[in-house]
Amino acid sequence: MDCSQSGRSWYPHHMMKATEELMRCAMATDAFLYFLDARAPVTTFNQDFIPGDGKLIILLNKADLAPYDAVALWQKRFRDRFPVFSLSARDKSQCLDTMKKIRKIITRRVLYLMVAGVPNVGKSLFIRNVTGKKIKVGSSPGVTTKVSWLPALDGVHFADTPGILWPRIDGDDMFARLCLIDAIGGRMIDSELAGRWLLRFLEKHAESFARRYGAAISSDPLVNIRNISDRMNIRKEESSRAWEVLIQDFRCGRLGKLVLDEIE
Ligand SMILES: Nc1nc2c(ncn2[C@@H]2O[C@H](COP(=O)(O)OP(=O)(O)O)[C@@H](O)[C@H]2O)c(=O)[nH]1
Ligand SMILES: [Mg+2]
Repeated sequence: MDCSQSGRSWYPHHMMKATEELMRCAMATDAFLYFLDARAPVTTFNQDFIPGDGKLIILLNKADLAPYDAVALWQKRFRDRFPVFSLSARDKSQCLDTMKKIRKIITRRVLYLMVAGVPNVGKSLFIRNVTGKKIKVGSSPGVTTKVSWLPALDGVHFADTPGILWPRIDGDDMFARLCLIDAIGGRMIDSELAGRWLLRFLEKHAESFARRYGAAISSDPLVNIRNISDRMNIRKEESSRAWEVLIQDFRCGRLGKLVLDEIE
């Protein structure tokens, strides 16, 4: 992978190229649909990527995995700066409904919409559900940086994009959160670091941990890992797998609806 690592800072070069390519396309685009993860809308929002001319529309996706109240509050926070909608792209009718709302904001008949956001936030699934086109969903973030427009459907052209991140991710907190929501995968993911962050977070959501693993959460991560291993039948010599199980449980919502970013 074309990434270099120094301390806990990351330089995903292909991501930087992808962001540049998106900005170049801004002129030919009516609006950017910026997909943010409803569980981490601040972490997934690259503030450097704000095209001018009011062309940004925020979509808080994976709302099915976040508490309803939190999603409503985030929407309120964004509303005075951008049009904002929440949805679960898993639900086709919610995708179509969102498109209707977007159509009300931009009334041109022929539209060029560019979909942006971190890897795995649900961009491709949304386009697939809206257009019915067989777009690949859930594949690991590609290294393609080219933007290409799909043929129009009802006058709407979509461009799916390979996912944008930041030229630099500073700090373990941000890195852990991005790992947890699956925006950083493959060889770059650090399961133990992300898992330790999640355990600290779960100390404030003790009931989520207890419900899933049948034990009270401890301030000692190794005690927690032992309890997770016991519950999930993970052998002692495979205890590193417990971190992955914990992360996967979070990603799939098996720890309940949780929001990682703090709402001030
Ligand atoms: N629970 C849930 N999963 C979603 C949602 N949107 C996308 N996904 C899943 O997230 C993964 C990545 O989706 P994809 O569309 O490929 O993301 P992309 O990298 O942004 O194009 C897939 O497994 C999707 O099924 C959503 O709203 N809720
Ligand atoms: Mg995709």
